[in-house]
Amino acid sequence: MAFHWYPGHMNKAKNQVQDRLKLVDVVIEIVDARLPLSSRNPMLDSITNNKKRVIILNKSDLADPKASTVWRDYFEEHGISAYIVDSKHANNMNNLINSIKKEVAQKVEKYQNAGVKNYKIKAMCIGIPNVGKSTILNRFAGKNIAVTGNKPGVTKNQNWIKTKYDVDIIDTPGILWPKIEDEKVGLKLALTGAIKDSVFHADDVALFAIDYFKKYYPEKLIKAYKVTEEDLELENPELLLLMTKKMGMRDDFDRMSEKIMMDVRKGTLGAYTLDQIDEAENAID
Ligand SMILES: Nc1nc2c(ncn2[C@@H]2O[C@H](COP(=O)(O)OP(=O)(O)O)[C@@H](O)[C@H]2O)c(=O)[nH]1
Ligand SMILES: [Mg+2]
Repeated sequence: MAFHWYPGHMNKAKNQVQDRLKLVDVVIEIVDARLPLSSRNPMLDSITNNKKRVIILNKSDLADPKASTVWRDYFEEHGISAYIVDSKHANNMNNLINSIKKEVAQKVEKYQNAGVKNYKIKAMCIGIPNVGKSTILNRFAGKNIAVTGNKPGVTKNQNWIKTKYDVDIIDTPGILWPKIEDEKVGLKLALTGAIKDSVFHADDVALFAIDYFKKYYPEKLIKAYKVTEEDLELENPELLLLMTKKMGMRDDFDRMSEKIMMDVRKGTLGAYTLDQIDEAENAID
């Protein structure tokens, strides 16, 4: 994240989101499917209040498909329609747009009954940095548009992206900060590349990755880093050193840590999800 969140920024971002929320019928909350909890700003629940909302679990190509289904069901059980999306490769947003329309069908009907013919549903994308807001807006637009506002506090006139479905979307997504009160959340964000600067040491990030993958995806470590099932019983630092050696880096565990972090970020180890459903308690207000 080439941008640091200070209280001033957070306030500004929140106010800006709240202001623009007044303009729309429905909010499209975008999260990273690998981090359905950690890539959310929990404040959005209260900011959006009674506003209709859908959640996009984006980057689903990088996430554990089983986990994505579990998370989608979780959100649905909490009354929020959720969609598993790979906006990098999918061209077609029809299903999504149709369900956004369904969310506000009642409102549209009310307008129609009152004599308003082609009521344009207005929507806004919101999410923390790097979850794919710009990519999704481009998909909605069906072409490459200059999506602005990678930083909060960039005020400009509102433009609307027109889609062919009677839904207009604000071209500047709402940006909220990730909630990094818990160090673990920070490490997860660093592992997926949501935070790119050096808030964390690579070895801490790598050790967290080792710990997590040992538990949930041991076969991925075995396959990628020439270790055995037995090796995985080592303590994490010893295991990191062993991997370093086996990968031909002698004792340069900094270099190996960097490699592990980049491998996880790029998905070289395969698909994974870093939030477990049992961490979801109280995730939704
Ligand atoms: N693999 C994958 N990458 C994605 C997907 N959506 C976005 N990205 C990538 O994630 C990065 C951040 O996307 P961007 O749209 O700029 O995020 P924003 O900061 O929320 O606007 C870019 O490199 C995108 O190409 C997706 O569904 N799958
Ligand atoms: Mg963007």
